[in-house]
Amino acid sequence: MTKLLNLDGLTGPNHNYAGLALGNLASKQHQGESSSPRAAALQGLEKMWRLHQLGIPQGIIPPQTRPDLALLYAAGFRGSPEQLLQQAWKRAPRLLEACYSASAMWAANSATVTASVDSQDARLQLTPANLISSLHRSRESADNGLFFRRCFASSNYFHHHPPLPAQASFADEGAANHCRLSDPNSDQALNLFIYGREESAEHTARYPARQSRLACESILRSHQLKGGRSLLIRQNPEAINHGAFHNDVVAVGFRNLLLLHQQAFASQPDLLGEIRKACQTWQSPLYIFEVSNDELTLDEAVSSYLFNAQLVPISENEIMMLAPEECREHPKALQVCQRILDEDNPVSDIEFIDLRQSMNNGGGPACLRLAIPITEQELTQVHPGIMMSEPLYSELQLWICAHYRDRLTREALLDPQLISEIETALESLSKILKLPGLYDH
Ligand code: SUG
Repeated sequence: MTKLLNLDGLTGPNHNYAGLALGNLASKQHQGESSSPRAAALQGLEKMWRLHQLGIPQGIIPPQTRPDLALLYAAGFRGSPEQLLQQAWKRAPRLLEACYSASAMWAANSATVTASVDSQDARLQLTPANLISSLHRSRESADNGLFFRRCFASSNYFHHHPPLPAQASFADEGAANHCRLSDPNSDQALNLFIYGREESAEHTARYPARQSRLACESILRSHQLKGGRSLLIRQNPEAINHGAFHNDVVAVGFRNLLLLHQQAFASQPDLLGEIRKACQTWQSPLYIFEVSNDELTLDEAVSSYLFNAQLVPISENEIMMLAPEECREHPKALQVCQRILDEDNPVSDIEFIDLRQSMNNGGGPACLRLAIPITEQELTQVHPGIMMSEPLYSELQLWICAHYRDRLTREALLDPQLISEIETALESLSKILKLPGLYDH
């Protein structure tokens, strides 16, 4: 049977608010504010610890090396690291900000992963996302690939695919636009691949649609998904216009539960019929919980991040919903939470978690983790150094407090001391996770 492994991106010491993500309203809204890398990393670590306590296998993806000086070099700047920063600050400040982004923490965008049981190849399939829709995120892809190949090393169990071509036709944002529904009582499953734009269609949206149909189709083919196990779905352009830059801002699904906003998908009523039909031979019923616009508008869905809650299996048929603290403070979102609890569906409990540092950049609970459908046997093959345990939790707390600044302002990005602080921190972390030289190219 397939179980769940979550891999969370640990926030880097360079976490900051530069407003780099177009169409991501929180990122824009908090642009220029000072951040707290220490609080961000501790908040993310608490979430991983909570999942571990709930008995879910939980792993860690270490932060990537930043600042990305190679990007400044590629842009023609030359000199010592300090000179590179100084020149970029004067001539290309947005580039300097891009090379300092900590966006690799949103692991839901790191890759698309499909289960071995869903594939004719009978191995777990991984494709790192090319993330080409934004400059700062496009720089994550290569190191994500290195991480996955290193930690999922056995070619008997894992099939690694290269990222899709780095071109707009193949724009891919990973698992934020993929969702695996599955029957808790059998190995049946349905993979939903959700795209924002098609080559042929005219682009009329206010914000960029980051996931292309071609990317979804390409992954579906290369992962050799068995017939009847996947469905291509178009995001509602209206949702993107309201700030749902990834589908996981308006819909979340796990096992036999799909929780979504009424305006998440294009032609939603027909589509839900198709999903129901694809799952009708399952032993357990499929629950679709749709939230109407009257209950919660798209704007409210985006500001509360209700649909970015993480759905956590706590028993064979029960799910706990781990929602952002913002939902508790939002009367209408809270009312929806109550209805979820009251009605007949697998959700038996809802917890709220403070992830404000990440939320201010548009990253909620589900953004921070990559959900991997994995078998018991495959799990034994994952690099053990990244797996959460009580000693690792304590060690990471100490490590964060020793190496992370409490405050980071925009001006601090010019401080050459910050470069060496990050370097020292990441070197020490690679020893803790037993991954020396992980991101050495
Ligand atoms: O790609 N924010 C990320 C947030 C990603 C959230 N992930 C999911 N929904 N799965 C993004 O928009 C902001 C970085 C900055 O402004 O510095 C940023 O990249």
